[in-house]
Amino acid sequence: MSDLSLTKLISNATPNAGDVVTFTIQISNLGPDAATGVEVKDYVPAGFGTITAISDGGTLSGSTVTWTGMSVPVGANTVTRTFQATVIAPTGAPDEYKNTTEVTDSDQYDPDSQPNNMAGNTPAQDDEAFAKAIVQQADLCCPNRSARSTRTSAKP
Ligand SMILES: [Ca+2]
Ligand SMILES: [Ca+2]
Ligand SMILES: [Ca+2]
Repeated sequence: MSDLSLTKLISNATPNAGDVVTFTIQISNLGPDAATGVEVKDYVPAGFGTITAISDGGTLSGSTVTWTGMSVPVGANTVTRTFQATVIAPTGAPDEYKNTTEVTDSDQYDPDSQPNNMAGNTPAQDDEAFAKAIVQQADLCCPNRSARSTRTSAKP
C-alpha cells in the first residue's frame, strides 16, 4: 500500500505572454510501501505552447506529458519531474492557464485516492494537483487614469 500525492509548482505565477515557465511536479509517498509502476500525466492547457525540456524521459502526446514506470520511495517529494512551456497571449477562455496533473497508474493500492479518475479539469484527490498562471496584460487604454484620480479630502 502506498499513499501517493502530488504537488504542482510553476516557476512564475505572473508571467508575461512569451515568457518560458517551468512546471515542477513533486510526488510524495506516505507509504508504508514504496510505489512502483507509477504513471503521471500532465494536461497542459491551451494557454501554454512549445512544451520542451521534459525531464526523465517523459513523453509528449498532443498537449499531454506522460511519465511512466516510476518508482516512488516513501517520503516527501521523493520524485520530481519538470518541463518547460511558453506562455501564449490570453484569449479570455476560462482556465486557459490552469495546468492539471494526476497519477494515472500505480502498482500499489492507495488508501485515499484512485489513479486516473480526475473529473474534468478539477483536482479533488491528493493524487491530483494544479498550478495556475495569471498572465500580465498591459493596460493601453488610459495612460492618465491614475493622474486623474480626485481627492476631495485634500481640499484646504
Ligand atoms: Ca494521502
Ligand atoms: Ca493518495
Ligand atoms: Ca485520483
